[in-house]
Amino acid sequence: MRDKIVAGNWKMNLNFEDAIQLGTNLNAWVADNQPDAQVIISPSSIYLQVLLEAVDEQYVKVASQDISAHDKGAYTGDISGEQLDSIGLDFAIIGHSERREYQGETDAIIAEKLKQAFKNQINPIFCIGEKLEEREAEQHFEVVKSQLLNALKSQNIEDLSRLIIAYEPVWAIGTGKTASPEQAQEIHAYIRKVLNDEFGVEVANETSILYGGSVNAQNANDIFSQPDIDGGLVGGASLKYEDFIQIIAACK
Ligand code: G2H
Repeated sequence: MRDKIVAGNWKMNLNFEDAIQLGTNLNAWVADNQPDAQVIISPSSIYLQVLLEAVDEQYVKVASQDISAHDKGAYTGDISGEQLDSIGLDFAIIGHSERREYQGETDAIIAEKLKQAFKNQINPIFCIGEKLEEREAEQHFEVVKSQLLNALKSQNIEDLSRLIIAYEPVWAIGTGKTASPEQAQEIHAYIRKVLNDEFGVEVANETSILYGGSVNAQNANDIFSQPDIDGGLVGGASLKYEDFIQIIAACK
């Protein structure tokens, strides 16, 4: 049975004090309420280590928002998989559309980043999703398939058991627009079919596929009740404690 997961992508938000406060509040809520979903928080990298110490990993896991494509060396500003692993970090968001857009991350770079994650025992939350013009041109199936396979096939990654996929239609990110639960289910089922066709039934059945893009306390229930949606990657609403705990509770 694949895991239910609700991950909060804090992006470039929260000062130190607020980040620790939110992390510890969530930890206490999860400890008291024992939700079905695994809860993950993804703060800015400067807070990773202190948050790892502030929360109990049986309740809240911590994810980096990125990982270097390289092993080590002269890559100013990068953080390697080995370094992340060395502080006890187990999760990393990879290939988020904001990094594709603003940092020029291509499928080839993302493939290298995935390789680094797998090599360092880090579970990647691998983001894919189409832009508005691609959805309007009805190319969304092709786009997600090529993003998925360009990254996963090029590296000959043998063991995909750590893989988590986040489908995030770019037109729904931070815009207040969400894919309807039916639209999201349709493409999640398609992603699972591609996994089945390319990597076999076990990978297809065991890989958690999260939905991301303006998930909030009001729409979470409908989205998470779809059979191929195993949780969410939540941005804006994960910064608000009251909203985020409702979203976690909706993931059953
Ligand atoms: C998509 C999502 C989190 P938001 O980027 O990854 O953000 O929920 O604010 O649309």
